[in-house]
Amino acid sequence: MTTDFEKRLNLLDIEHRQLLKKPNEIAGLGNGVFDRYKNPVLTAAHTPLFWRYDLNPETNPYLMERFGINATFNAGAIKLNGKYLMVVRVEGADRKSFFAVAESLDGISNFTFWEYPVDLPETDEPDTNVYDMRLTAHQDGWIYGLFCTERRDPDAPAYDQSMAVAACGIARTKDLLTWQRLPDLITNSPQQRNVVLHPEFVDNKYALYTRPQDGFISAGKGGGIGFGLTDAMENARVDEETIIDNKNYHTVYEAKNGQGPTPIKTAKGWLHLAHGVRNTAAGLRYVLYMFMTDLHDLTKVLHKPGGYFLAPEGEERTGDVSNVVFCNGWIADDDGTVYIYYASSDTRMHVATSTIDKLVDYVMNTPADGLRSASSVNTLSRLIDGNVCLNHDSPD
Ligand code: M1P
Repeated sequence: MTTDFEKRLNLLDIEHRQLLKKPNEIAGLGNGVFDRYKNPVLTAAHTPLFWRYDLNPETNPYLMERFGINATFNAGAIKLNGKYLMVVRVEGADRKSFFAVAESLDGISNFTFWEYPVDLPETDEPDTNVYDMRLTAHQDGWIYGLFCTERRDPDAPAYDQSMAVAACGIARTKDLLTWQRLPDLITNSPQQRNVVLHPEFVDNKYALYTRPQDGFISAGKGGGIGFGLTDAMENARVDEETIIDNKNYHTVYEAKNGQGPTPIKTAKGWLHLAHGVRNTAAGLRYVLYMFMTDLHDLTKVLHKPGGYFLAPEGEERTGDVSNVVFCNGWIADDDGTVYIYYASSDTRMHVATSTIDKLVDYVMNTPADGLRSASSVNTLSRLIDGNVCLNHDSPD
């Protein structure tokens, strides 16, 4: 006779397998720059049943969840040995994040978690929470994972249990299985998040994109994307941060911004994906935007389209922290396809696809932000002028 335990386990197993096997396809015509997909690529429900349940009927007769998973989001990404891999920020029901690797053969569907989460070594100062890893396959042969390590602010009064200090943690690996932890990055900024390692040496040094910030949430005097050099990653220290892309009044990045994944090298320049934040009556709104920097001077922004590249749409708009899209992982494939792994509302992971050629065209030929309404009207009118001359007939 089948027990209730076995019946429930069987149903859970069928549901989980169906979710993991679900195909994915492009959603709609899109905007020509990138394609969205119908289904998220990872949700909390994708995590293995053997993470969430004690599967022993003796110790868990009701087959209850023993380890709740709240969200799977903000993943770093890399292609290794022919597989598309994400190092995902998995958040438990207890609000602690950790990293876990999920793999797919085609980059858009059937992402499956590896058996165990990442066993991340710690420094002498234990991390309270770790999140948002950026993966960089560096010229030196290592794959670096730079992430945010968060600890309670030592100066916080007892009544305030939310004050935290964010710093950049550094680990490196060759296979995403075993990781070597290095000391946290030292900079002059009180808080650091969104730190990303550039893949090539610059003047024989390691180059880092930073995000200096005064407070844990508020950027204060900081908030732009900084750039700095360090002699070594074993004791990384950036003494001087040059802001290469600042926050700006009445734009989609007026409150703060931050570098997304490792930039992609193209013949025209380095392609950057970043997030911009503005404050609204409904809270902070996070969107993605792009820019391109010079191949020979990484601090020089050559092109920056106005406005956002990708903003939350439909179900992406709701979640634990609604109205947020965030990206810290993309993969440029050998055939020129770019897989953009973005999270929505601090809850789930999606993919959007484009190509290097399309992204370069988008970045170089989309008008820049004129920073005033009159300038927008002027830009739009020039576009209309050109189209009116073409005399296109609408199809019946
Ligand atoms: O909740 C939205 C995001 O907020 C922070 O990002 P940033 O410092 O760039 O504003 C991070 O906690 C990030 O993980 C989160 O998605």
